[in-house]
Amino acid sequence: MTTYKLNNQNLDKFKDRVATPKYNRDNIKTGIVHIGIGGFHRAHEAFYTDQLLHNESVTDWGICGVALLDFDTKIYNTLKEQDGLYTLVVKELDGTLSKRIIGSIVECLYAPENPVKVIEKIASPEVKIVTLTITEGGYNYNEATGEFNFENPLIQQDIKHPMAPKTVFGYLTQALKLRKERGLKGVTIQSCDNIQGNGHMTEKMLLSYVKVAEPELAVWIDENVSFPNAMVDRITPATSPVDISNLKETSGIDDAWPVVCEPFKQWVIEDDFIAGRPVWENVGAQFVENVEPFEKMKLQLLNAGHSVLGVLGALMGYETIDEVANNPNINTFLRAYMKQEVAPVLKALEGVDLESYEASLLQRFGNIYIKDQIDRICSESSAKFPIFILPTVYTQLKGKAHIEHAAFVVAAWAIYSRGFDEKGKVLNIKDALKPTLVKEAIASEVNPVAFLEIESVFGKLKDSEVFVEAYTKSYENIKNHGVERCVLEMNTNSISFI
Ligand code: CS2
Repeated sequence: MTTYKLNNQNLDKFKDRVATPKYNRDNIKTGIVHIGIGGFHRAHEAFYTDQLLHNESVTDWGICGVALLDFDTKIYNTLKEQDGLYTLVVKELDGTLSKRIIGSIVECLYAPENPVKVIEKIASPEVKIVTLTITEGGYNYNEATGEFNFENPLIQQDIKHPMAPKTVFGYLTQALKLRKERGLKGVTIQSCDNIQGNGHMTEKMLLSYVKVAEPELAVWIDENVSFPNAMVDRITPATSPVDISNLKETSGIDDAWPVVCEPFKQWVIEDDFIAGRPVWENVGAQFVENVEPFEKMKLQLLNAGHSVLGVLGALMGYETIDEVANNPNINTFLRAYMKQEVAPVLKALEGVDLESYEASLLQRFGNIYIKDQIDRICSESSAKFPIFILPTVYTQLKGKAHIEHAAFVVAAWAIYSRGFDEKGKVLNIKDALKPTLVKEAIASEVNPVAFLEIESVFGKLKDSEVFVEAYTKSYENIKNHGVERCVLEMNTNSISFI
């Protein structure tokens, strides 16, 4: 089979090999600007939108992908060379691969190269929605104060140099200011990140910034911009070199950066789009009045489950999530965590079936074909724990205080942050707070509570005697006996064996 480079010109050559866009991409206008064109966006929103564009009457909802950060050069160059095209490879439960070329990203911009162009794009009249995948840490929220972090030097820089911003807040503010000055309509700003109340968070953080940077704009934003909350879901591991070469060998597609993902996908959105929206419900998204139950279920079970498996798995020397999820002792531990600690907290949620959700999660985690990297899951844990794990703990501490499994995982994270697994292999910690994590992890060897003193992550958790006791006991146990032996003990209900 001849191999061709993936681009517009060669698109026809692939149509008998994999699914390809059947719509005329030249007719598609940009209605959405998306900031953060990583794997998740391309497996999720861009996929849904591609499906929608197959309906001939939909021509207004093409995506302009914006690469915001300096290190996004590679994805920007790749998409530019490939005319925005890429292959989405769905790894089915039986191991077969379903491949389709996605065409919904019709434009790409690289913000560091031309910031004004990005600002103008967001301010252009045809754009109705700005979507974001800027990661949990990207919202610039300080867990200790509950407020926007003005100490971030990039934020200070954006205030001083408004037309050459570095952060999403700087870009959005200047673009909205132009819309206001030009008498244009407002837009919807839609977060697609894993944050409880992600729309509320986006609104709160943006307005905090605006009130300092461009105070006169705040009222206009209040009246002209909407911020729907949404739950997003699709496990999307980092693309490996093997994924790239497989695609070349099996389908003759020379794609520098395909995306691989699981078959499952979910998108539950609050219907609050001030300037109109695509009919994403026609391609499987759900529009609901209140997304909170769905968000809580997903963050506190799926994302938290990931962090549990990630941190324990990393210490045990595993490399992928399926390996650790299929370890029977860890699997039992995770199920106990979900049943005893998370489910009671989520019990009152309306409209969600927790039992079947938990069962489907265990199957998804255990999927041996996905090979989701533990490294990916453990990265930026300092932004993830406060959103995924700690809300359950806080609620538990107000009631029956079943926090043993969560305390165990936090203790494992403290030990993980020393930088070695249980066999002494160096761990690749990727975290904006790495220096602090490592410092406190080392201090914890003498006084385990030192790790809990990182206030921007743990708030006042160190003041909870119940938590500190369970955490300290777990810390000593893991150090003395290793994760697996402790887990085995906990699974058989005899945890306290320091
Ligand atoms: C993961 C998520 O980053 C993480 O820790 O839990 O990326 C997860 O895979 C997605 O939210 C799945 O929808």
